[in-house]
Amino acid sequence: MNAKPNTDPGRYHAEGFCLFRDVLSTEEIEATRGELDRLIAAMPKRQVVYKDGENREVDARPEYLTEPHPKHPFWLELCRNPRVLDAVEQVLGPDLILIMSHLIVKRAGDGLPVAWHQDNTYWHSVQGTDVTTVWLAIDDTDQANGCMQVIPCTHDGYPELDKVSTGADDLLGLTVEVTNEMEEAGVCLEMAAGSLSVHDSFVLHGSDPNTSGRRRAAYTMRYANAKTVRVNTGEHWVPVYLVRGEAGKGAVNYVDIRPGRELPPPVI
Ligand SMILES: O=C(O)CCC(=O)C(=O)O
Repeated sequence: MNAKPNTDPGRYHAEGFCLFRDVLSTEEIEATRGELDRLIAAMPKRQVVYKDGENREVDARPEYLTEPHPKHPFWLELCRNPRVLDAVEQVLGPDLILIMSHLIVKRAGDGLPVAWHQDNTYWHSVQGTDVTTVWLAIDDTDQANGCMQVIPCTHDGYPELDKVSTGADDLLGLTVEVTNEMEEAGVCLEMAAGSLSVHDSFVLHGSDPNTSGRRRAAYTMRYANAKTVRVNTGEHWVPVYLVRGEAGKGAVNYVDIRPGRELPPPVI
């Protein structure tokens, strides 16, 4: 796993991912860490998470800070940050919807691994392939604190790969089985805070546990092409936001937060 991450958006479609360095400033990252610390301090003791194919009640962990954006304007504003959207536009085109987000925070020495998986097989309300995840580094990230890893080109042909139980304590409880050869082709997305990667919803990715003395915090923001992807908003668990360009003809109930629009009241 020695290959350098691809930083050329022109290779995104062939390889399934791309890294953009220094997208947010030091000040923006410091403000983001402050908001994150407030969310972590307010975490409940127990929470229900989707794990091993079903909803389960578990001890709350900062890896499970799902969907902060409808509840807190700070995170929704970050999801429509023009520099974040410029990166997404380079791989998905000018018409964009925000469909989900998730803060995945691995505490120092105690961060859960994330087994190899594809995102799309978890999102049945989302129909289409032009879907990407922005993975924003809130802390510096490297292999020791559990940076994300991607197996290039595994999205090719958009296969829907079977999942099996990991039988271990990890974020999802499920994994896609990969060969040693595939694993060796994996790329570690090491980056400084403020940089981000984008990855296709079919590409295989995951991460190791955090064995370092440093926290690893990331904010994942999930976007789709507003014209080629259809989200069933009756079934989807959070509002869908139009963030740039135009929605497709069949779009129903998207919330318009394009530049200049006021943000809607938080959904509690
Ligand atoms: O943050 C990680 O380690 C994994 C992220 C991930 O699986 C995702 O963004 O879909």
